[in-house]
Amino acid sequence: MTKTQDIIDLDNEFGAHNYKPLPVVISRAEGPWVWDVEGTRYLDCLSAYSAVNQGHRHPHIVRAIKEQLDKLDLTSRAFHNDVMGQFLKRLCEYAGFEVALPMNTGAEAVETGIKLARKWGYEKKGIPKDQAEIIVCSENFHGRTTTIVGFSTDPDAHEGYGPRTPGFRIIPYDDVHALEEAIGPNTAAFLVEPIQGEAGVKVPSEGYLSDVRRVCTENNVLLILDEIQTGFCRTGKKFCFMHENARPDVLLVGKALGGGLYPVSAALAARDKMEVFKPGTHGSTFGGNPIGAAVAIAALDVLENEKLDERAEELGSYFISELRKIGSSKVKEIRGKGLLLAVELHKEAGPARSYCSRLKEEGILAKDTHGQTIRFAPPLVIDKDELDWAISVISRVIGE
Ligand code: IF1
Repeated sequence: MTKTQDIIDLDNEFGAHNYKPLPVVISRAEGPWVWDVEGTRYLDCLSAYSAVNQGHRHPHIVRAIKEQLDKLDLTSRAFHNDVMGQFLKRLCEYAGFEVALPMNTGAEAVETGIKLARKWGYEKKGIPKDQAEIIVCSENFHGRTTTIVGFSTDPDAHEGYGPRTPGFRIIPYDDVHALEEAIGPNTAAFLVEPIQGEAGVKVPSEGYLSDVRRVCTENNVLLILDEIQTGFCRTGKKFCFMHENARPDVLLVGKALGGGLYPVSAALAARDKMEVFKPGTHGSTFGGNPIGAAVAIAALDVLENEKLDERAEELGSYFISELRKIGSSKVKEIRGKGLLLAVELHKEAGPARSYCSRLKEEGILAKDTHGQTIRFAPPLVIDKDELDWAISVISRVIGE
């Protein structure tokens, strides 16, 4: 029995079976690289679903968390701590918003957006009590709370977890007319991903987000963008909405805000929207805690200092153009923005997961989604030589 198999057996014996990971056990990581317990090195082309944009264990972020650990742990929001305000100021300035509400996971940021929209709908828009509606898109992925999976169209995510929370209306993605038709007097918000990640890196048509922005403004409907996966330079801009100037009313962020070290998320908005939250009406034990706040400040430093938006833009357009040269009949479509890319294979090519297994044998970790799609999203600190090596391996494995 290998070390790897022993550990996998342990996971399977004592863990719930709510995942089916590739059979690799990672025990060390640095930059874009990870090592398994046998000492084999892999290039990380998933980046924990874009949570490690800054690369694994970035020295600046590691230093920040260590320094904070020696000063202060947790206060809860019953008292102030001396780091949270600096973090929120930094985040607001980075994203161009007035105020932020700190949480921990992405799903909590989404729940915050939903609560904000409903309360705003009742108090500011005048929607009758308990009648607020939020429009969402089919094939969305916004997290795994009962409310959020209640408006998922993916059976794996929602089946068996009913009854579904009411107050959501589902329309097709990338269809601004469907949005216009779905909006009614009780519509509080439209919640949408600028690129649908879990759906298989679905990039909407050019102009979709700016059209959506215009329709929301015309109808006094809040635009809530879930940039939990697309934010923080992943798509070649600080945020994906910046490609089209489609600034949302509420911006939801998470993942890479924690630099791959710690869960940190937030909802950002203008003051006149965020003010619907009064003391005691929303919160979290850990949201805004000093460790997460210190990590987030350092995570934002790295994005700015290393110009990771520009890196993602340049390396991403190089990566996609090289992938398009593969010219294999197995490939149905290659799509993406910045360093958030996906290769969709024809059914006849076999399942994407078998290609991920082959890539793993060749030293690349990537994740399949929805049967036929492989996504590639390396840490944004990857260098050109490392990327060239990855491209040669991917071309070979897909071309086989
Ligand atoms: C898992 C997917 C990615 C997200 C967007 C909110 C959240 C996510 C746009 C919730 C989280 C993760 C969750 C992770 C797998 C992963 C994922 F395949 F499930 F859809 F990235 F593509 N909004 N996405 O992508 O954030 O509460 O998890 O912090 O294993 O469930 P969270």
